[in-house]
Amino acid sequence: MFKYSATQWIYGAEPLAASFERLHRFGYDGIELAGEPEQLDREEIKRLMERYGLICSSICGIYKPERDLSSSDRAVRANAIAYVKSCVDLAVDTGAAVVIAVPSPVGKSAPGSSAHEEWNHAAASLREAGEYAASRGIRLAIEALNRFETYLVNKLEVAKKLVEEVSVSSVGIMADLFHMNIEERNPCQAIRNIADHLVHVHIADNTREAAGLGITDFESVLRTLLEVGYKGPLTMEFLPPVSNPYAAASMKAEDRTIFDEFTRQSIDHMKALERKIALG
Ligand SMILES: [Mn+2]
Repeated sequence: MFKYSATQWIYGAEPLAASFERLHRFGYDGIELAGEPEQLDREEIKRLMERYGLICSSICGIYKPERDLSSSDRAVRANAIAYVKSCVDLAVDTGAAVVIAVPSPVGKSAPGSSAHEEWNHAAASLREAGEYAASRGIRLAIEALNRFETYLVNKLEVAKKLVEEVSVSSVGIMADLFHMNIEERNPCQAIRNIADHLVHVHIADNTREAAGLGITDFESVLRTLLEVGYKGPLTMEFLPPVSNPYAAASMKAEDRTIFDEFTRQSIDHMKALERKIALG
């Protein structure tokens, strides 16, 4: 049986306690914290983990333009590397195993200088952050985002090239089934292709809504994850159908019932498929 968590930023600006309570209520094992180390109160997180019996599975790095690991501006790169290191420290403090790393920030649709130069900068930045992560016992998971969100790494195969170039054992790859639905011709084959480096998984259906509401074949995805021996958590990252992902933060209370519905729907769907596979 897989362990389940959900990434907390999808719930917007609600208090952390509300997210912990919801995940506990629907049978989750853990939570993925948003990578804002300076805004999070470590002691509060530890209290909530204990109260609701949840682990912290991972840290979801938030890659804004000033956290651009691929930037041609040395100061921006230095800031981005320091940021990833601070997420690694947050992971150590909360018991998380993985920090998500996105090589070029959300919203960067074309290189600032040349793609070749930015690729080399991203590799060097990830090497430095990866060596720090290794020294603290944490893995970095490179996330390929779809082409409408960023430009440098969109496919798992490209993430694999980057990982091979970085060549630090702490730096692996994650699979996000929503982005893959846009970028990969065959998601299961794409997972097999990077299996040796797979360290984390995000789950959402083809519309980015909860698993089971769309057409993604999660039974095949689960079979593939079992086949390649993936042992990490399955982390939900669903969103309501809105144009601005961060609009969820300002949703009215009566609209927020969708968070409960999606939180329940996605774990129930995946667990039902796990039972079906176990029964042969
Ligand atoms: Mn993701």
